[in-house]
Amino acid sequence: MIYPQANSYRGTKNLSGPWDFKWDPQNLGIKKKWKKGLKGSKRITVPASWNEQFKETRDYLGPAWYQTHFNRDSNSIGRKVFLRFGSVNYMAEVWLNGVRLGSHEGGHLPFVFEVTKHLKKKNNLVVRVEGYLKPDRVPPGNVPPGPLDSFNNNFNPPASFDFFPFCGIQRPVLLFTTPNERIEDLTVTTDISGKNGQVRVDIAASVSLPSTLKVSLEGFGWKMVSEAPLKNGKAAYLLPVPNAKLWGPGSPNLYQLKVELKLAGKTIDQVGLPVGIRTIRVKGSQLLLNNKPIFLKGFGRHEDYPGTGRYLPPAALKKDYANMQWIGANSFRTTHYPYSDEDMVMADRLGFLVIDETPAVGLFFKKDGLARRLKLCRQFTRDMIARDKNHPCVAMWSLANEPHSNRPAAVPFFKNLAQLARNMDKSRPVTLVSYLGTPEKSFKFLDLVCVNRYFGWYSEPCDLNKAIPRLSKDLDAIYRRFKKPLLVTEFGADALPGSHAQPPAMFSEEYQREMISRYLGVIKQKPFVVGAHVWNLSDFKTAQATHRPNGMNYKGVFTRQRKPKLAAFALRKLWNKNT
Ligand code: GCB
Repeated sequence: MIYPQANSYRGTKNLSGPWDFKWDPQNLGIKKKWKKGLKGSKRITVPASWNEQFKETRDYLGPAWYQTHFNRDSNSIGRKVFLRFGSVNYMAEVWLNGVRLGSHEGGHLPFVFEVTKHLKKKNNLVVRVEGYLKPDRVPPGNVPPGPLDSFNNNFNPPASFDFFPFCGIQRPVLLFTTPNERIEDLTVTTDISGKNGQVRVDIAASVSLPSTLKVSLEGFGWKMVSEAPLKNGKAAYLLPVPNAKLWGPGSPNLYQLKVELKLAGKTIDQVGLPVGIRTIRVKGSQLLLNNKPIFLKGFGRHEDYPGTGRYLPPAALKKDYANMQWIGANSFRTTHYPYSDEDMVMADRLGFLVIDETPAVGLFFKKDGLARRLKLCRQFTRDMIARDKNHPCVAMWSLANEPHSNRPAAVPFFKNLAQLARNMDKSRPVTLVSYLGTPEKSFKFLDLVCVNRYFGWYSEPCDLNKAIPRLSKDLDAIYRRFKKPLLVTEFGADALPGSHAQPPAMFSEEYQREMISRYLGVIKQKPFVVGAHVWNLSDFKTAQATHRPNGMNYKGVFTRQRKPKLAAFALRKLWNKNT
């Protein structure tokens, strides 16, 4: 999937801004044909969740309707025009000028409709959104409590995961144009041999007449150009890069790839892509970046911000990266859904390694709805890889977070997804994140073992002298069992900002700081642990529950407003070489 681009052959128009908005608690909109236009609506900001924009809609999960108007640009005439939604949670149904374009299920990945033939001079775009929590959706919600299938967290709204089920149009909506005959897709994979790099570019194009492709790669005072005819709409190039400047944390070197589609010597389409030359592999108990062992220091995060909900406005996104850089982190996981395109671009540019995770959080394996959950997980895995495959920042694919995989059906489920991910991308490891540890059977056929650990919090409360030796033994046992590199993908404690205690007590900043520091002390002694991700970079909103004061998870080392807690300073001392 090529991200919309603006150049002499392609154009984009961002439809962000104030839209019309109307909620529909009685579900009348379809019958009353709101697709033709909304009357009596409010104004809402797009992108942003609806839940924090109005007091009436905090816990409302839909349905609700959106509308905007836009003019057709004259330069789109004679070209194909598409609408791209970055993310709508959870169900979206879309009409343009009263004509139904289609629908989409799933909250955190883009979807596109071609609109060329429906466009008028003035256009009316209407979107119906609904985000109910249901057991056969992904992530599942409203899951009946049961020892094998869910934690009985008793959240309101009834999420079966620990973050607020924000709804709405939560990422930018783009209108974009391409030529009719065009480059459809690019797949870039890179390799290293000694001092040299190798960039493989696979191109798919839709053209009716014999045409050629011109490919150029340049950077750091070096350039190469190659031209060859397209065969059946496909072409592959192997571009050797002498003395390659490799990509990695601390050295986010990017080359620039340009692909031109030519007909009778004339360029008819062009796309560009930044390329980071790097390899990522698992070898024995190590994770190798560019053939050297790497330790992942970083965080789980959330796309969560006051007022905008599940949309990180550009300045907030920038601030998250500034905070991670200040601490000396080199990586994060897209807990618990793929993050925005803008986030991935920033990780490429600033040199962060990303564990890219699907929205499969809190899966359960009771028969009811299982086939549907698998179908959705396949769709989301496929769409995530299609969207993110060309980002050098993506270090591995994570198929799920904390599945309740104690039922036998979990094994074929994850075998199926792992196979799909490997068929699509042979260049990256595949993993999933578990709370189970040694009993997690799927680790046998995955490349790395990722576990979340809360000894000293959910068990051994406030007793680090018991929790820390337990962590140490547990990590050893997991390694003995699977003999694969291990990542501790979550650990941490809630700290209410400004709450202090001596001796450290739960919910104080001192306890959070001590717990995180002592975890890192244990992890340092285990050569098979290849990464530690603190839970979480920033405090974030959850549904209401007795264990979530203010409907908040306070495990951030920064507040929801991105102010540091004591743990942030401690981490900076441990991780940032410049302190
Ligand atoms: C976990 C989950 C994460 C929660 C966290 C917690 O294991 O993966 O989504 O927010 O624990 O704070 O309980």
